[in-house]
Amino acid sequence: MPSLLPAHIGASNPRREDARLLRGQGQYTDDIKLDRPLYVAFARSQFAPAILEHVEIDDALNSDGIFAVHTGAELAHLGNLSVNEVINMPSAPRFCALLEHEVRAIGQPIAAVLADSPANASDAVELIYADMIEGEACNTTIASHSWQSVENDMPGAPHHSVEVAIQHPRLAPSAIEPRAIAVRYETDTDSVTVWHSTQTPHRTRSELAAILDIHPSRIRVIARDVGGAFGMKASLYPEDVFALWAAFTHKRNIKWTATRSDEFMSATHGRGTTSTGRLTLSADGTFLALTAKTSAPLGPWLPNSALVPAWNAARVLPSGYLVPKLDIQTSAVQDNFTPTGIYRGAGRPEANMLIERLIDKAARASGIDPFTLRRRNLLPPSALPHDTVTGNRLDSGDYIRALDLLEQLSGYQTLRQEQSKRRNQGELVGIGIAFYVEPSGSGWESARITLHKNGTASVASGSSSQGHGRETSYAQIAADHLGLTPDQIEVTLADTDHTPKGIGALASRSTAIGGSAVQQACIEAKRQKDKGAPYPITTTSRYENEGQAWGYGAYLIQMSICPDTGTPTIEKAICVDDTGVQINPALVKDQVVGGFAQGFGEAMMEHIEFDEDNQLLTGSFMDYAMPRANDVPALEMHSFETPSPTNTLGAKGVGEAGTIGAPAAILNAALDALAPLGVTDLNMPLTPCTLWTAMQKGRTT
Ligand code: SMO
Repeated sequence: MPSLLPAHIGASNPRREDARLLRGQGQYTDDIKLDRPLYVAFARSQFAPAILEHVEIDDALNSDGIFAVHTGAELAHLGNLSVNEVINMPSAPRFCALLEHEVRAIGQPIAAVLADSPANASDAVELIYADMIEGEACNTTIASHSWQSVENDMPGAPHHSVEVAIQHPRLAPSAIEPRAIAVRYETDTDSVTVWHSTQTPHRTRSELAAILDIHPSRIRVIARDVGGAFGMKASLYPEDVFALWAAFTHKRNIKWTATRSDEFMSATHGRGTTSTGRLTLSADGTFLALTAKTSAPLGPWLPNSALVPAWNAARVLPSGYLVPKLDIQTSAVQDNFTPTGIYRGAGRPEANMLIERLIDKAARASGIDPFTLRRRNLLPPSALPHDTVTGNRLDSGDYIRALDLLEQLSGYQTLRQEQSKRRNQGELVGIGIAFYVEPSGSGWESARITLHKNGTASVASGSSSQGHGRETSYAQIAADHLGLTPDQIEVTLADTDHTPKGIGALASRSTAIGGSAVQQACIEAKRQKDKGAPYPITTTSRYENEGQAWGYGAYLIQMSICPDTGTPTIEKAICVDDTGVQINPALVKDQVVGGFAQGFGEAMMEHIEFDEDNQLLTGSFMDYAMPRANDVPALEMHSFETPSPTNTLGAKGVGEAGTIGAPAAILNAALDALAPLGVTDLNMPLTPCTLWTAMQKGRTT
């Protein structure tokens, strides 16, 4: 790599996006003004499982401002969405934009109203009646995979064996901006311009073209500003497909913006995974064998990444540890609830929770300190890169150093002494730690660089941004490689007409892969300039990484629990992350703290619940406990940088670090606090009720 001066990479430049976002000048999908659009509202199934016998739409058709009402049969010819088959799936459930017959979950669209205003559309929905009879419950495994290793030469005889069973709560990803789509029908070309709140604009285009069976050139997709996504906006939805179908069918502009209730009922949920595991150790604490079995729920239809959580929850095992004997199974099971998909971490938090809970139990069983036990079994730097039986190549780093730093920086020995004093005074106080690994995505991303005669440059990237600050960081990368300042560089993202093809922002892949693509295109542009090429000089790169970059780190949580009410208080939260090369340390911190907040929400508060009739009990923020800013404790963040050899920037992903690392440390802290009462297992979320109930049981057994 050429030497770079001055260095913009590594500087905490302020986010250039904020100038518009903080002044209300952002352009979210619902902000798009269209000429006399038809507004969509969906009538949704209220019972499931059920068979739809008849949908009565006459009253709706006669209500004010109604242009049309559509039902499933009219869209029955449309195909399926594509599914990323990370684990083999013999057959996929059918995708319906509007239901025709089988109702698998509440919240599925059964009819769509097009009206001259959002209010008239939703009023008409109230006048749609569906005749349904009870259907058959679904509990079908539609994909599964297993990995086994046989090791004849075990490093010791089994001495301790511990088990855990974990039920992850279902979570609502809850982006601030709900799903939204605005379609402008271009009469002269019989094509559409689509503003879509998505993390994968190029996928939106290719999937819409495929399902509607039209040429992709008739669809332009733009995702200017997106108010959060977290995996939930990485796929098309039935509502999106309907909006496009309606635009082409009626040759009209179409708008749909989800309500918060729509989001709780029909945007993909995350987690909900069940897993069990057993870890066997020798007398000196050497890991011998890990058995794990995990099952992830799938809803009525499959978004593109539906199988990813089931895959990650298993294949990310055994994390960064050396475990000679593995027996790991995963399955994805279709049920009668809201569809599930990837959600920040996407199976990684589930894998991490399993192994880190097991290790904590093993520490208690063996009397070995949790730091010591982890260090004894983590792969040393000399063992990397390391290939696991589950198909991973752990690329680089010093796992033990992350634990050493966490132990020192947290003042662990002092914390333990204080804990013991407070315990003697009757307080319930615990310390929990967790190591984690965060595989970031693999594959390709693209970039186009244009050098202008006036000395400025334009960067167009196939990847996208949903609040990450990617315009800022890509300008920093380009500045260093072009010898310019970031303000001389314009960055364009997420417009299929004006950026090269790309994948999008998911799996913590964008800096490592998309950033390396920017870097490569810049290096080539600079070379052409030095050779004297005429302006404008344009270069395009398609960069593919050499496998996943594995970020990692460790969390320590100190928690006290009120002995009378079970109310938990996180008194200390500290993490150490190996982030790989940081482009902008302030943006890295933003990612870590945001992930931590969502990990905290999962561990402590959030829980989607259905009743015995499959009705959603948590359909609004009145019932679904989303953490507020003042619920989330301060996080003390530390990091170091081992460049990843898998990409030319040396970057690793950090977007999911907090959701992967924090929940296990929080659970381990709560279990440590309640250990004197004999509590050995807890399920999330750790509400005062959960903790108080466990305390009462502990006290009486
Ligand atoms: S859960 Mo992420 O958008 O891969």
